[in-house]
Amino acid sequence: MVHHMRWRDRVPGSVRVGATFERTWRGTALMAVVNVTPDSFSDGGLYLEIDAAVAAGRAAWKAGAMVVDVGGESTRPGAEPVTLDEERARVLPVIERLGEDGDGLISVDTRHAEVARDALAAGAHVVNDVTGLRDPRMRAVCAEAGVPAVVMHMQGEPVTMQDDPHYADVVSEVEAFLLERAEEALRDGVPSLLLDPGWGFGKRDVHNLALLDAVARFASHGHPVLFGASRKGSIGRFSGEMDAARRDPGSYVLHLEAARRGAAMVRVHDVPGHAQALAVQAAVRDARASRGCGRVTLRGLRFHGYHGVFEEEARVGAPFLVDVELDFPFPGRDAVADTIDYGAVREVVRREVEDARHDLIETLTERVGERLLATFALIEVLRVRVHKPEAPLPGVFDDVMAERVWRR
Ligand code: HH2
Repeated sequence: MVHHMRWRDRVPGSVRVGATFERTWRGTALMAVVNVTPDSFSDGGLYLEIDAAVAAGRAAWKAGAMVVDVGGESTRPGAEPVTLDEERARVLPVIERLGEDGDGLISVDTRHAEVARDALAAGAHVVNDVTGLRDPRMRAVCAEAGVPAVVMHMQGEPVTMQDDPHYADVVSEVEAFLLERAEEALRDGVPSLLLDPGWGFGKRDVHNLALLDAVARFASHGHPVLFGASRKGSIGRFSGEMDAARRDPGSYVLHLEAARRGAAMVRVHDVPGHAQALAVQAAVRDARASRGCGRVTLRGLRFHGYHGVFEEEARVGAPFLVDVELDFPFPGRDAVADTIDYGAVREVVRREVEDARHDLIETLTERVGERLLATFALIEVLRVRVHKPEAPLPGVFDDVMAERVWRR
């Protein structure tokens, strides 16, 4: 997928005023975190000295970051806000010095329009606003400077956001928020936007993981998607690692998953590690793509199962028919060991249909798909249909069917 960020030349009086710059890239770019704060959850206190922050930014560019994201206020759960003057004093000298270096892009991680305006004057190219450009003055600052902005989703405020996050449908709600904010910003003259679902900002882990799975859906709207889970608390909860600085391996996994689903950029602390992980992922993907996927279909696998909401269905059971379409790279050799054995596929389906019991045909479909994905690593795209031709319905009908598609 090709991604674009556009911005206008903003050097007053220059012959280049009005020119449009565009960064176009393929795959997943890196945004490096440089927090000039005493209290950021992972790098707090490391870059309080201007020299140390500038050196970290330069090293990140050298290691392959496209953007260095300079922040002067921690937004970790429970963080206390800082004054505008304090935030300015932290970020502006660092941005000025990095700006003298030329080619790399700089973003300013701030939710304050005043700080954003001064940071852009000091040389920043992008505004990263964790409050999603809700403040019209922030949109005006970005529009006037002609710079792109990150619209991030957050439920609540950093101080209390993790107290009781709740959603009826987290993916749809975050998607609607991001699209509304993006449209509003474009209307107000912001030239281009990146959308960020905001991992850990007013979300439980179940919400974070649902948003990770939905990256492809967010990316389908034409704005590049930014994803930032680097070293965050959920990695500690998943793995037991309580030291944030030791959570890079978990960060690679989440960011590779986001990249696989089309994230245009990931926001990371460890640039060299992510550059390596993404390069290896790209090599694996390219090798696969050059071989191409083929499809094997199993149609009308017939079993007797006991799924349904009625007691009668649990007792007597009914016929269930399952179709499975598997897209995967065909093997280079004529050997069953190198491919997906369709006998083994049938057995996985049989076990779920005959041995488990679910009220809903939807749940049965989900479980069959999840089992197949967990068993056969080669699958790239999977389609499962479950038919219940003798569903307890009045009148005449041919079939009741549930269908789901997964893309890895
Ligand atoms: N996360 C943090 C800060 N800014 N911006 C975007 N767009 N997306 C994020 O996920 C995001 C962000 C929090 O991480 P960090 O900067 O490492 O820590 P702290 O807020 O404690 O300074």
